[in-house]
Amino acid sequence: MPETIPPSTETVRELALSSLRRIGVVLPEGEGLHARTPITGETLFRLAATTAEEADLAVSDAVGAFETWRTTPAPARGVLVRRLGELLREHKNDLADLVTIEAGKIRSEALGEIQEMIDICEFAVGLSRQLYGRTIASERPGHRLAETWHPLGVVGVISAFNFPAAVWSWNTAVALVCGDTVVWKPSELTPLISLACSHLLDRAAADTGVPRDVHRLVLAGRDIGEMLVEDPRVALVSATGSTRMGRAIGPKVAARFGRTLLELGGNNASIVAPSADLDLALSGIVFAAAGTAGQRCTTLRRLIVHRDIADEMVDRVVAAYRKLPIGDPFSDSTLVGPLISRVAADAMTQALARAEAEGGKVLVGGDSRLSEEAPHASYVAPAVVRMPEQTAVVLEETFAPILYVLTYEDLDEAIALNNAVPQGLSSSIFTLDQREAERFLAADGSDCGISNVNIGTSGAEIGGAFGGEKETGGGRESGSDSWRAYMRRATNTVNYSSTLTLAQNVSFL
Ligand code: UN1
Repeated sequence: MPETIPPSTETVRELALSSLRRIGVVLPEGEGLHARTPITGETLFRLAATTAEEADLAVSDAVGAFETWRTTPAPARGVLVRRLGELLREHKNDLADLVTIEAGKIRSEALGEIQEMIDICEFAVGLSRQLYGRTIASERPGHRLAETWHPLGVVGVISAFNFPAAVWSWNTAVALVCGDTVVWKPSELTPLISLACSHLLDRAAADTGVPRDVHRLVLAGRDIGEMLVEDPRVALVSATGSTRMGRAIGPKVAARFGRTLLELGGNNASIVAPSADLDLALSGIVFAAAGTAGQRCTTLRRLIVHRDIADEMVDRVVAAYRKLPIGDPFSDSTLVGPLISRVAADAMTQALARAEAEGGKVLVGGDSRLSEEAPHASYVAPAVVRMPEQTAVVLEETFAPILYVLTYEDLDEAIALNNAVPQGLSSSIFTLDQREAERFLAADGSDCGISNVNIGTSGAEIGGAFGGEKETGGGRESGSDSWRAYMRRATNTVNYSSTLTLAQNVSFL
């Protein structure tokens, strides 16, 4: 696999400073947080972390802002989000640079992440005129039965390093038009892009005459995230991260009867049927499995391929992997950037060792790269591992580029393998046989929140609802009618007759 040499920490620091300057961010100097770059694995800046008192104040400010925001007409709330979208467009390149610097994404994917933010802003602006409730036929004469949707309150957004900006925007753009206010706790690994997004929203608020406190950023560690989880003033906790994190958050919020929207681990599979267009399958598989260095929650982790075409398909995937350029995410030729940390690289090494112990054979990749040029960074070659069956290690999500290959004989078996993991985020089938495609999408087909035909598992558009079942947490964010999670429903029965009629023919008095 060819390599591109990453830039020095000094060069990355300069790039970050010029992007931040153009966006207008003033870094909060102080202690408590390190802004690092996985490109070299080194610290760029030391920043002040939000204290517990400041975080508490951020929640009270957001509670205060909710008082007026909830009665601001939704289309007027949309004006704020429209301005945010304009600012994101204006600063697209600088924001993408910060995503590359902090998450290690290659340029095209970093730009794609900012595009995803612009798209959700446009969606949310349209939505601000479409928060529809139903009118229901009443069984009583002279009565009107209808639903209205009202804002919920403060939404606590807890986001992960791998989509440090887009996942915030899915939640924030939608929550704001729904009339909620937001307190955002991003990953500690991505403070710079978080400061940039928050700054642009502050600017959008100033430009549109909206109180700044409709959104507050808290830059801190897990303890502050826990405060949001425990705080009864936070009506909805929308959290993206590991299943382990979700398992800790869910019961705590439930115990105070708060709401959660959980977007947790995935263990996504693609089935490749004998009729598949193998060229198309190859591109879909390599992007989904090796793209973003395997660090999307939608990353393809399991390839379930029909045994008649398995050798050919696997040979082609392995050949494509051998050509993947690894290294500097700023270089146009690179396709695989760094892993976020040493911890991620160690997890990959351990998973590969376990896979071998469980009978797997590593066909390509798994070795670390550029360790002389960037000794503190973690560049790894994406791996393909042929497994004899779906063993214990395959059932776990390792947040690194490992693609396990399994084979099947009939489609029922392939679907059973797809569904036999604890997670349920994304899935796909490559087939030109309509019966197979429909069977995969049917009620007894894939059990995932996202099921695709003839594309990979990752790279969803914002217009659909995003999320998954089982240990993925059940939440839906982004498009479609996901907005309902950010609002509360009131059922209204209005009697405009002069008689009090009881439902169900009950008579009284
Ligand atoms: C994530 O990895 O948390 O579908 C989100 C995708 C992107 C979003 C991924 N649109 O891959």
